[in-house]
This record gives sequence, structure tokens and C-alpha cells, in this order.
Amino acid sequence: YLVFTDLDGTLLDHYNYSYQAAEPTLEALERQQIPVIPTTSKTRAELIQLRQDLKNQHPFVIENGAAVFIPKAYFPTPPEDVEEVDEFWVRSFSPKRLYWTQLLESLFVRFKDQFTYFSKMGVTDIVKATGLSEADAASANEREYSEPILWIGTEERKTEFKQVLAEHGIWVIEGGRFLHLSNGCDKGKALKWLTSVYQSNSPDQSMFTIALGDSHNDVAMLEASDQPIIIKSPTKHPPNLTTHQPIIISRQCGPEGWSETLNRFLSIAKY
Ligand code: 2M8
Ligand code: MG
Ligand code: MG
Repeated sequence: YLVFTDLDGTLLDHYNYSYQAAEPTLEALERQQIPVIPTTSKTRAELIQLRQDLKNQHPFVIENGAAVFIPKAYFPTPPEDVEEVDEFWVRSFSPKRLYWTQLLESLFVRFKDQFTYFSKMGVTDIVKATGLSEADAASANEREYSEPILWIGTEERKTEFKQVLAEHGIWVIEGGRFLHLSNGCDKGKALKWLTSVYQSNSPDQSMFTIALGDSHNDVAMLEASDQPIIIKSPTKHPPNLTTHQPIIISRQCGPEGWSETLNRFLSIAKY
């Protein structure tokens, strides 16, 4: 098994970002050598901190599928098409942050008072919008490949905003609190690429992927997985999947729902 998991609202509580309720399950997965692969909107800076807290040494996916980071010693040989960045092999699928901030700047006047974004907000406003500590908000702002948008305008103008971007070939995907732009990369493509790397390193084993997520930005990952698990959100309806597989939906939210569904699925799968 490979477990690809969203963080905010999935492994982490939507409000206080705690994973406490998931700790026993995380430990059980580690004992069974099942990799838990964070697949998130968060940045490398946020992930490095969180992996330390979680004692997680597996690869991870940042900024909504924009890049996959693999610790250098994780596989015996480096995967194809990666670059070396510090202690990682990195496969990126997205233009850099500057591309996105320039694009947003060019739409700022046309959509006056409808939206703002991280580099305009700065740490103080990111703290207000997210409830993160100042240090964590600063890490969230250390973006390499994306620029979260806070929509403060109407739903009508949001629809128009999405249409304008679609004409440029850009998709808008919604996370728990922010909108994210994509040139076609998503968490699903990252899942597929990383799974193929695991597969080529273990040609005799068949890989079974489990994906867990709570929002619209997780749909591609859930659909790309062998077993999608939707974690109930305290603020939103569950995302719609157009998939044939049996979908699991948690009863509880966040880390409680994460443990509830994985415990059930993995103990059933043992027999
Ligand atoms: C942003 O991600 C969440 C994920 O659902 C969102 O879109 O609401 C990211 O910018 C991330 O870096 C940050 O930690 C998070 C904080 O809520 O918000
Ligand atoms: Mg989420
Ligand atoms: Mg996320």
C-alpha cells in the first residue's frame, strides 16, 4: 500500500491543524511499513517542519501537485527527470511563483476588490485568514510554484474569474480556504508519477494506492487512486467524484475521520 494524504482538513484538523487524533494510526502504518505521503497545498518549508514533527521520512508532494520531493537516499537510484535540490530529488510540474503573481497582477484591476493573494497579504493577513502562527504563516508564504488567492468578492465574479483564466488554459481549484491556479498539474498527476517510481523500484510488488482528501483540490488525487477516501469537512459539502470505484466517506472530520476510515479499511484488507 501507498497512502497519499491531503493535510489541512484531512490529516490535520481544519481549525487548529492538530493531527493528535491520528497518531495511533500513523504509528501503526509506520510499523507496517506503509508509506504515508503528504500530498498538499502546503510549501516545502511547511512540509519540512511537519515531517519533523510527524517523524515522517517519506517523499511528499507540495503546492497542489506542483512538485514531488524525494529524499535522496530513499530509492537506490535517482528517478528519471528529476533535479537535485538540497537533500532531495525533485520533479516539478509547474511554472514558478513569479509566473502566477504576474498573472494575478494583470487581473487585479479588472477584478478590483474581488480578491487578494499571499504576496499582497503578507504574514499578518495570512495569520488572520488561516489561524496559523506567525512562524507557520511565514512558511506558508515561502512559495516556490504557486500563489493562493483569497476570494473576497461575489460568486458571480468568481465564475467570471474562472472563465477568464480558462481562456488562458489555467484551472482554478478550491482548497479549504483559498483558490489555487494550475497549468494542468494536480495532486493526481503527482500521485501517478510517484507511484510509478515506487513501482519501478519494486517491479515484483503491485502497488495499491489509497488517497485521502476533503476538498475540491483533492478530486484528481482521489480519482487517480485505487481507493479514494473522502474526509468529511466541517465547512463544505464533500467533493463529487466521477469514479467507478467504491468510495469511502468518513463519518468524522479531519484526523478522527482519517483514523476511522484507514483503521477500518486496512484491517478489512488484512483478511
Ligand atoms: C493553503 O492551503 C489550504 C489547503 O486546503 C487552502 O487552500 O485553504 C496553503 O496556502 C497552505 O500553504 C497553508 O498552510 C494553508 C493554511 O490554511 O492554506
Ligand atoms: Mg484539505
Ligand atoms: Mg490541501
